[in-house]
Amino acid sequence: MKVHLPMRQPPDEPQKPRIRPEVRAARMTLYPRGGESPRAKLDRLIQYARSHERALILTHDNPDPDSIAAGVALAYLLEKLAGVEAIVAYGGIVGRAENRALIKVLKLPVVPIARVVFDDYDLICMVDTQPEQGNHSLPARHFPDVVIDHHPERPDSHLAPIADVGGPIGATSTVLAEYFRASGLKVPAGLATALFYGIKADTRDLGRQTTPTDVDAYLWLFPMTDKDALGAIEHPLLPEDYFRLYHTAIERAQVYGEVVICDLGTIYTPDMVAEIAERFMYLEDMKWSLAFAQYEDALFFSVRTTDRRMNAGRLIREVIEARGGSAGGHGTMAGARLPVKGLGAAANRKLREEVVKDFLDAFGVRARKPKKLV
Ligand SMILES: [Mn+2]
Repeated sequence: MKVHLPMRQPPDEPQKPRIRPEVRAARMTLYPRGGESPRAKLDRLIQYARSHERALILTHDNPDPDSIAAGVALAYLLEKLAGVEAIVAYGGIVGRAENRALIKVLKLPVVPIARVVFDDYDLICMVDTQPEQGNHSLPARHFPDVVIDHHPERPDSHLAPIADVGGPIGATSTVLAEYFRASGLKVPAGLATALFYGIKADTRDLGRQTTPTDVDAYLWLFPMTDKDALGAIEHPLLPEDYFRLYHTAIERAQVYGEVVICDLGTIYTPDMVAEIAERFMYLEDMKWSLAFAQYEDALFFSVRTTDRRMNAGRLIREVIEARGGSAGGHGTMAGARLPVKGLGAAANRKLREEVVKDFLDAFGVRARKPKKLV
């Protein structure tokens, strides 16, 4: 069993990874996005992985299709090219019907993190998120060896020996598709389908946050996909809860000028918050959409905007991190989580009101008297 960098630290110390200066120096120059060919990046990844035995690949919590597909693809590459046994694990739950169908229809090998014993693995990888992002379940005493993510680069990510992070690429699945292409390996139909759907979902059919590289990967994968499986994933059967939630959402949506805000109360799965925020962006004349709900001990927020001058990721971080939550995202879409454990009903209500006020300020809305959508 190899010892990871950084070394374990007692829990009462600040949880900042420590690292040897010479290792840090060697890492500083790694992988500026676009600065190195996929082939060179893949070679470096495989070279590094070869001296390891068992890999744990973590998605972000409540993983979306991009995260799941990227994780499974990375596991395949590590096994085939580096001879490393790999598993993919996620924190939270997979709730959205499409995401459940993705795993079920393609029989993707992903497991809940509760089943994982971290010390059994000597190679820890993270996909579609980064150590500082706060939306994953890697215990603070561990630090990943490999980080692959298309979200804006966080400084600590480069403390990982292998880091391929940063925008503006539209999906982590695109990065993995590029690795696959560089490897010359045949992409199994199930993996091609997962990666294709990962890109499609994250870029909303190549219509959002999309680069030529995403389009290229999408077109390259399409002929290899399983079309029946794709149909079953994109048009899944939906639970009654889904329709109940939409009923609640439409009933509770409040319109403040060019902003629509929806407090969903408690929700059956946190990943539906993003879907609702996205859906309300279809309302005519809206510039901003915010949806939020409580799931277990936290409030989950999701923001969408059509205003290209604004940065949803930065905005949500300013609002939520100020209150002790964690947040991430990019220009037009972002999400956050705010723990509310132990908060009484009245305090919870007050917090929701205050957060809505903070968001309205951040959106730059003067209107304080909302109009109900229906
Ligand atoms: Mn993604």
